[in-house]
Amino acid sequence: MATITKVHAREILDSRGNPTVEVELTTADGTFRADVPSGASTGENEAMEIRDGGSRYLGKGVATAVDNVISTIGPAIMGMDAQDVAALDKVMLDLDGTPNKGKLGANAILGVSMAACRAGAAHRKEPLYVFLNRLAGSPTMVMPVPCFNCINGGVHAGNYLPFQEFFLIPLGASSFKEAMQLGSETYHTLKGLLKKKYGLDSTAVGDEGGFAPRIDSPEEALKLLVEAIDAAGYTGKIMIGSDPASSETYDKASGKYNLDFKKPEGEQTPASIKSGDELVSYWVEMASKYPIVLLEDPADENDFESHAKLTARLGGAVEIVGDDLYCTNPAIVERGISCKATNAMLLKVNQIGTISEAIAAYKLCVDQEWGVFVSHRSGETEDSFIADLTVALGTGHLKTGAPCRSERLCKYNQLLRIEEDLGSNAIFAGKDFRKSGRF
Ligand code: 2PG
Ligand code: MG
Repeated sequence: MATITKVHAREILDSRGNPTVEVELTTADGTFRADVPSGASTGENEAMEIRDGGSRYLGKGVATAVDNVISTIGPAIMGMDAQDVAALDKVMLDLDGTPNKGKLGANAILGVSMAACRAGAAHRKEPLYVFLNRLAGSPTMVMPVPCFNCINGGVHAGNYLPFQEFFLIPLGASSFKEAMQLGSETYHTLKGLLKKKYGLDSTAVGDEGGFAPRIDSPEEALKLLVEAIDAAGYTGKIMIGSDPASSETYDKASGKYNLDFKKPEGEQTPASIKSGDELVSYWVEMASKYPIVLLEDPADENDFESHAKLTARLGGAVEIVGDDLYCTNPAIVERGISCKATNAMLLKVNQIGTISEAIAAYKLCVDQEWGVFVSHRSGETEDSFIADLTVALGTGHLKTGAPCRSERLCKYNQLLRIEEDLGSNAIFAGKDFRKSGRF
């Protein structure tokens, strides 16, 4: 048994320079650490991330969440077996007792849940991905296609580009290692193109390491990706995708999408205001003009109807992923299933707050033959947990930013190590990236 003998936590800083929770869990096998990520374009139904408020760290401190780990969760789980992640998660859920982890904080609970997985793996003397694979019921382990967010906009960048993320998806590579090379070369080719077209200040990067050029048209971003792929020599091997994070463009008062939402009012144009149906048609047109294979949150988080219309029209060729739409919450995913809103779910561990519940949401999707797309947050740390998780669950693809900045690269680099570790047993998802849990 991996008996828990000590539970500690501290406040550290994330990639945006904001406080976040780090947990340390001690057993006879050592001390095991986990860091909690944090989003900017968060879904309304995400589990609660507790921030202190007040003036310290401009209200963003996490001292309360840290204290909840040390003073409330610690005493309750002392002496328990770290390998039994389901039991630990249940104790924390019962202690919290709220529907959204509002008492202890998802940032407190998740740190413990992740650190327990590490302690459990160490006790069994196995890599984290092997431990997580068993925890999920041993699906086939698969190396994912990395989806590189190479152009940043939305609330992740200081430009007028309304959509948040534009991905290079190297599904034609033959291994994860080769996918990294294709992605990196194309990223640097894109940098050259941006410099030539818009000047040096368009090569600065956004929160996830992608470039944040001085452009305001999403179609221009799609064109740039295609141009970079062609110039790098990877036409047909690298496809593209986007996470417009549409809830950010949605105006609740008018019920319309405003693609100029970042511009000062005087600079906004009537052509940039779209109804749900117009947005659906817009995406259908974009998918006919560009090699798009994945769209995440193409409409607002409460607009199940537009999602369903788009899935009906594009769902065969394009993976339609619900992120803010579902918040990795099995109960909300059920709603999406019943109205065929999408054909895939984004999996972010901190949206739901325990590893057990994230796995439950994953299983629900696998049963429906939906895709599952593992994701980082825009505020990240050097913790590479999700790299092991995506392999363990065989999700076939993950996104963790551009091939740039170490809080993104630590996940991709861990995947390079895992592929080497798996050796000739490594399966790379490639064109089958949508077959999550069904390899
Ligand atoms: C998203 C994420 C991660 P954030 O919308 O998918 O890329 O952004 O963490 O800000 O919610
Ligand atoms: Mg998203």
